[in-house]
Amino acid sequence: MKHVGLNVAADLLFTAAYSGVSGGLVFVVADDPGMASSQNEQDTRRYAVAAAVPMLEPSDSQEAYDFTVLAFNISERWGIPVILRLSTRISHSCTIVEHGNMPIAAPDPGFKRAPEKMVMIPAHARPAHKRLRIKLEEIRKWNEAEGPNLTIAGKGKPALISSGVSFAHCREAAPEAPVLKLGMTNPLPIGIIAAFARKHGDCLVIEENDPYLVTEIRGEGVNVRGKEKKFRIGELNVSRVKKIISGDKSPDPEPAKGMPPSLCQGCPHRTVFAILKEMNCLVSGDIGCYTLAVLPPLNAMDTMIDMGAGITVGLGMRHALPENEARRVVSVIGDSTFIHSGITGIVEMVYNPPATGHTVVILDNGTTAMTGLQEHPATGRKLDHRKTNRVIIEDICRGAGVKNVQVFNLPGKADKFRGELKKALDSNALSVLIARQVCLLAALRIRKLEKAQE
Ligand SMILES: Cc1ncc(C[n+]2csc(CCOP(=O)(O)OP(=O)(O)O)c2C)c(N)n1
Repeated sequence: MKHVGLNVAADLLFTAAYSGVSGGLVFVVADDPGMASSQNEQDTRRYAVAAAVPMLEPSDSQEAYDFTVLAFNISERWGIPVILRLSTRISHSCTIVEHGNMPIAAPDPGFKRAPEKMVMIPAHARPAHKRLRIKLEEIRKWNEAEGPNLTIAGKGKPALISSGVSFAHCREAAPEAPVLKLGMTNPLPIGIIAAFARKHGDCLVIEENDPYLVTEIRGEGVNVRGKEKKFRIGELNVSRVKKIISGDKSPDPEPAKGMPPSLCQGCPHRTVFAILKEMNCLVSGDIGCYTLAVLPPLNAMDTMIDMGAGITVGLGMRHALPENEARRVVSVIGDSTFIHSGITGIVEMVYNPPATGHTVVILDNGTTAMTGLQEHPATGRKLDHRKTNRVIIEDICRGAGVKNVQVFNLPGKADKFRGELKKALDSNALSVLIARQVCLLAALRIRKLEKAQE
């Protein structure tokens, strides 16, 4: 998952750390410093500390492979979830990887009852927390003695401490500098770090995103320097790392302006947003290709915060705004996002209906377009495109208690959609209008797949 995915999985992460795992459990999480395609720049390394789980940070493709194996070994040995923390460049880079021959022992099949470990009531969780802290201390000792950390001799000052992709930038920016490369960044091998700092005196921590390493290392009483505050924002690269090392305070060059992203020509979302704009709606949007409707020429989205919030923020606006504005609020959410985290919003809408009612538009393009046309439960196909049961979105809404649920096949039924939207906004009813038209790119691919299966 990416960093924001871990927010959704965080509940599991924290409590699985207590309950422990009997097989291997590795969370592969890719951060997106610079926000190439994300809504925030959060740093997953804070999660590892907060949840008290080990974390490995590979610096290249080979290490991504090797550390995955290591992460599973650590997870199985100590019965603890492990985070493998990647970032944009590690995830997007491609190099030849040599893989080992890993004999995979067949796990013991069957369920072993151990409610004191698997049922996290407070009476079980209290000793579980103690067990977790003991495990973590053992892992810290292991990391000091045999962890995947590397000291590279060199000359000159400052000496560098780094991890992940920043290590690769360090090597290119200052090939002569002594470097301590940390492979496991929670729990930290503080003994190794302290010895390195003692030896070199002036040590500079080079890291992307938050000042995580520098804060943790200083917290252990080791005196190291960190980057200037401005480098907390955006991705690092070789020239930015050179600037950090030399203390160069000159502004970064403006990135070349690319063409702004926009919805594809012929995208079914366009029709809906043109109508919402024409009707001067206040649009509580969600995450997907359709978020691009916020940009010109559509300029037809007013809020977007996280997956599922299209419905719930829209409900909040309906409750809080004066009636003339509340009536114009429409929640918009994609089909995949609806399945992922929109259903609870529908339940909330039925349970706590705003006085002016509410209207939710579900943009059903039959795919998860934005992240690469993945299938989802409402497409009726599994991720490998094999046929399976289809979850019917309209049945979910009706089942939750929404009376006015209508499906429109766009763009043919655009006028009908416009008329029904107007009626819904004028009434105090709860309405779900499903705008259905398959994404053209998905349709093309499905046709190809079906042809290949003939
Ligand atoms: C918590 C979280 N998980 C995953 C993502 C990545 N993500 C971005 S858009 C999207 C789904 C979009 O699908 P859909 O709602 O069907 O809209 P479409 O792109 O097809 O228009 C996902 C999973 C995210 N932004 N946040």
